[in-house]
Amino acid sequence: MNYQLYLVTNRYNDSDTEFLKHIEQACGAGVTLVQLREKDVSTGRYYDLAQQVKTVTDRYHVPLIIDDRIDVCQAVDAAGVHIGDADLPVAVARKLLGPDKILGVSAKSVARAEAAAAAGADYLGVGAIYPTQTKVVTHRTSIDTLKAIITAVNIPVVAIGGIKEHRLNTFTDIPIAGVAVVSEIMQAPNVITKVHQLRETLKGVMA
Ligand code: TZP
Ligand code: MG
Repeated sequence: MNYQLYLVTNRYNDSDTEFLKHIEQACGAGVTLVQLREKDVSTGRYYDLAQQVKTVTDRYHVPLIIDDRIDVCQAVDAAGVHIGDADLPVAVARKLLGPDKILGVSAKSVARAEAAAAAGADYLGVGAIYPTQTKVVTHRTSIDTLKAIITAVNIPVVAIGGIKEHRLNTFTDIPIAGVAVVSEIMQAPNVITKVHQLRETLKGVMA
């Protein structure tokens, strides 16, 4: 799995058509993974969106991860699920998903990261590293904690939270597997240009 430029969605006030267009442009421009992240929608609506997004990601051969919902992942045969502290325990999620689906877990501390890895996580999302408007974050995660987590576990670690193009160079020499980006891509005036720029800058950072 290529985690280098991981797009996590947010719908803001976009229509479904605009939302899907942004995802399509991002896939065409080179994001390596997409997570559909929906909060406060009905199961039916989540399923419907997931199906529509999967049609797009499939066309570009970009794997799709579903936030929070194992049932929605299975219903649309997505590549995997991303869960956090408020979701099912990691071992339970792994059991439900079986061995073949990707299981991503949010981890804010070394202890949580080690436990998630031991319980069957395939990758970790660590953050919020920088201030973010996209999610209410009570505790940010420091770069030092990010480094300690990478050292502690043997699975890929993705940095999230306030990831902007101008901050990518702060990850130079830190062996992250990638960056997870929401607003910098979803709210870009030109999604295609932004993804191209992020990819170009990442080449130097994750060499
Ligand atoms: N988890 C930690 S920070 C965050 C999530 C889902 C949101 C990141 O959004 P942005 O817009 O890239 O700062
Ligand atoms: Mg969650």
